[in-house]
Formats: sequence, C-alpha cells, structure tokens
Amino acid sequence: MKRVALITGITGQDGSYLTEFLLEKDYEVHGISPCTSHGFFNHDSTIHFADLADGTNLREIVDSVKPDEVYHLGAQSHVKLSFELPVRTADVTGVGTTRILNAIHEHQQHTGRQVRFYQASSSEMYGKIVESPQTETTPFHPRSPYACAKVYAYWQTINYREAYGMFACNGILFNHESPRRGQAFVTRKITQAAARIKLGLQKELRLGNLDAKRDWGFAGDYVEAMWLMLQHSEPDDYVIASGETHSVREFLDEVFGHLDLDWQDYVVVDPEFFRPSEVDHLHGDFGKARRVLGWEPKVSFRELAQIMTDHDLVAAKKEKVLADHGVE
Ligand code: F7E
Repeated sequence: MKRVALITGITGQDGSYLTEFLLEKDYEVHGISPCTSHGFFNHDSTIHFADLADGTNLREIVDSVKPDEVYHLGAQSHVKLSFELPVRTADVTGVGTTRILNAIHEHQQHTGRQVRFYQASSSEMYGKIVESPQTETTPFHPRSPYACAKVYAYWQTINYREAYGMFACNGILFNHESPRRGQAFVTRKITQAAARIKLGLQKELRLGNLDAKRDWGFAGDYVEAMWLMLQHSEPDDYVIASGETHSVREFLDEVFGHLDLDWQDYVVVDPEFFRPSEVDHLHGDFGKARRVLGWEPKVSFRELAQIMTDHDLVAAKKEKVLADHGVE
C-alpha cells in the first residue's frame, strides 16, 4: 500500500519540492490549494481546492484523502504584505493552522486512524532576537503580523500534540530559497534583476534594508527535514537552518559578482521596501536536527546564489530573444 501525503500550499516553492521528494519515495501525493492560476503544479499529484481562511471543506478533503501524513505549508507568507493585511494574515496563517489541525483531529476521532502533522513554523518568530544562534529553546519576539500568526500556529500545534496525543511537529525553518522562490522575496528579486541588468533588460534594482542578516539555505534540502521529522518515533520541534548568516549586501556581492557586475552601480535604496519593524539578524543552530534526525544542509550560500542566478540568466536570455524580435 502506498503511503498517502496531503500538502497544503502544494503549488508554492516548498510544496513543489516536497511533492517531488515524496513522489520519489513512492507516496501518493495530494495537495490543497486555493486556486489554479499560479504556482507549480505536478501532474503526478492530485489537487483539492480549499481556502484555509474558510475551511468548510477541509474535513471532507481529509476524510476522502485519508492521509498518513499532512504537511501544512499553506500561508500568507510575505512578511511586508502582512503589515498591510494583518487580519487576513492572522486568519490564513494563524487560524488556518487551527482549521487544518481540527479537521485532522475530528478525522482521527471518527476513524481511529493516526495522521502525522507537520507545521511550517518560521524563524521570523524569533524576531527581535534575545540570543544567537537561535535554537529550539530561544524565546520568541515576533516583529510582524506574519510572525505573530506563526507563533500562534506554533503553539496550537504543540497544544494539539499535548491535549490529544497528536503526532504533530514544528519545523522552525530559517529562510530557504531556490529558483522557484516567489519574485517578491529578496533573494529572487535580486537574482532576477541582476540577470536582466546583465542583458540590458533592466537598468536599476530598488531595494529596502541592505543590512538585514538572514540564514539562507536551499529549499530542496529543507523539504527532506520536514519528511524526516514525521518518520521519527516521537513528535518534536526542530530548527532547520544553514548555520551561516549573511547580509542582503553579501547576497548582492555573490550574485552581481557571479555576473562580473558591481551591484553598487545599479542598486537604489528605496524607503518603499522598508518594513515598519524589521528583523535584523537571524542565525539558526540546527544541531538538534543533525543529532536526532541525521539531517544537514548540502547547498552552500555561494552555491545557492549561483544556482538561482544561473537559472534567472537562462530566463533573461529567452526574454531578450523575444524582446529582440519585438514580442512582449
Ligand atoms: O526578506 C530585506 C527585508 O522578504 C529578507 C519568508 O519566506 O523567510 C521569509 O521572510 C530580508 C528582510 O524574507 C528588500 O527587509 C531588503 O530583512 O526575502 P524576504 P523574510 O521577510 O525574511 C521567513 C523564514 C518566512 O517564514 C517568510 O514566510 O531582506 N529586504 N530589500 C527586502 N525584502 C524584500 N522582500 N524586498 C526588498 O526589496
């Protein structure tokens, strides 16, 4: 019998890598998505349409799919946007987790089945950090409506574990990027712009806080950690990180340097891209994940910047051919 996985947010960056990872392991993969219009869709998986902010058919989906494992990745995940949409973010990213946890709990009670649950918790929860590097025991100090919603969802996951004995885990993932990263996040915004600048398709790049430091890893490495958490004998919470911290400036150095360009010739600092409150410095300690799960990252910071830049250079070359032929 194939094992069955259900992934919320299946068409996002992590959902698409996790789908490929689980299909390789011969899982039957189902996903929940609010719409068909964007994102990555794998034809070897099955999509069910539901909105985490509504939740009316989540229980029906869980009852019909009968998953062995649920990976809850769906969220309003853009930190800056969460300042403009605080209530929507609380509803989707925060209460959305309760909706899916409750659907699983009712399904378990009704059928006697056991379902393992993964919650996509975030390093943004550390916010105004109280120690560095951050571990599973570092206190949270969220600095955005997004981070507040994630803290709520983190505790709700632990609450379902403690109250009902649910096999529920939090993966506290630090920033993880790839060529599939959305274009509104800083790494992809930079690699895409640098490639377009290299080919004369763009003249400048407008960014916000260049001093922010993040612990950036490769999304493809991080989905393996999600799976490992659900294969362990006990449910628990784990930091997943690269163990290195770099500033936005250093990411610019890597990307523009890879293209033999100097970013200072093109980058314009624009107040539009600053946040009302910023997370200045994140640096994760993944020692527990290494010790207990045997997990460690494979792609380095430099490799990550180069993989993303090379991908966007290929895309920019295609765009340039079309532009040269007058096709928009
Ligand atoms: O910003 C600075 C910005 O939007 C990184 C999400 O996946 O990871 C992500 O959250 C840093 C911030 O990611 C621009 O101020 C400067 O300090 O790429 P980001 P994030 O906010 O760290 C965590 C783990 C999540 O859970 C989230 O869902 O870069 N920055 N200039 C900029 N950021 C953006 N987006 N755009 C700029 O122009």
